[in-house]
Amino acid sequence: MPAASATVTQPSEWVCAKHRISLVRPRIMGILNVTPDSFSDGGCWLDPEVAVARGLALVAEGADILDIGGESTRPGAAAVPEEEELRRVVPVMAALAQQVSVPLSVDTRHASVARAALAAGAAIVNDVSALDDPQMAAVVREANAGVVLMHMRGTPADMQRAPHYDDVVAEVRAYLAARLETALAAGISRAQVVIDPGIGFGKTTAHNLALLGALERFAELAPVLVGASRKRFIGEITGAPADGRLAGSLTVAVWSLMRGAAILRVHDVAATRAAVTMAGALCGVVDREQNCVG
Ligand code: HH2
Repeated sequence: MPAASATVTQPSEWVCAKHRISLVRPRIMGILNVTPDSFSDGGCWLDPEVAVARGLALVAEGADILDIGGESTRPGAAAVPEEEELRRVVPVMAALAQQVSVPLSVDTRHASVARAALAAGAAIVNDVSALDDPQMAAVVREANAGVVLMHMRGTPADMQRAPHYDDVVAEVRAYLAARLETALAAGISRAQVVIDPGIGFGKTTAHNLALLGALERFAELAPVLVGASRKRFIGEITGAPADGRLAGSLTVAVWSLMRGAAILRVHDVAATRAAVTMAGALCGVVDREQNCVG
């Protein structure tokens, strides 16, 4: 839930096409990467039938939203041709839209892919480039879709080459505030927008920690999504490889909720659901009105 210290009251509902997602309780976005090369699960769900089965399993584990992506944005990743991204994403989106009632999200930087995914049943555009494609804002507006505006410095291919900020929190916050204004000026409503500081996208471990320590500052602007699941900085701190970062990921998840995040984008839905439920119960004991998750 948004932090108690936020100075602006944020929408308690996220408008996503035909869906209204209540943000009074924390929401879990399950990751479905239909890619050969994602950093932690590349190649696992590339086959469309396997991908659909994985999506159904994530919903059964407690995902409130499914985020389906056909292009890895890991550091150093090359851009995927749009036809290939469409080929990976659209059939899986269409099949899941027939079989689940939770809102579906498409993780893409390309307006053509977003348009096709929305036509196939998606309700949210998760755009790590925050409307960089000149057509993207119109696609979101016309579908009345939800949109995630994420901060990234550079492109996935070059973003981890010595990222530097004088004040990472102030600079990322100013960027997201400006992108939010761009979205509003393009006719997207405030209730459609969620922002994301972009953990790991052109940031060092110190930058990621600074952002996670200041999530309340972002929650002043709009509801906040945090995507830290299995990321490299957790490995740098704990020494764990990508498949051993669950404990670190859960710790960041609970921390993020307690600092004002509304939505967690995660690979390990069942474990995150349990951690969020437990943290909520503990917060309920302390004080329901405080900056808590329950
Ligand atoms: N992280 C990744 C991809 N998309 N979207 C948002 N809004 N926030 C994030 O932090 C975020 C994101 C990277 O994680 P993953 O999808 O698991 O890996 P890959 O990009 O290699 O497919």
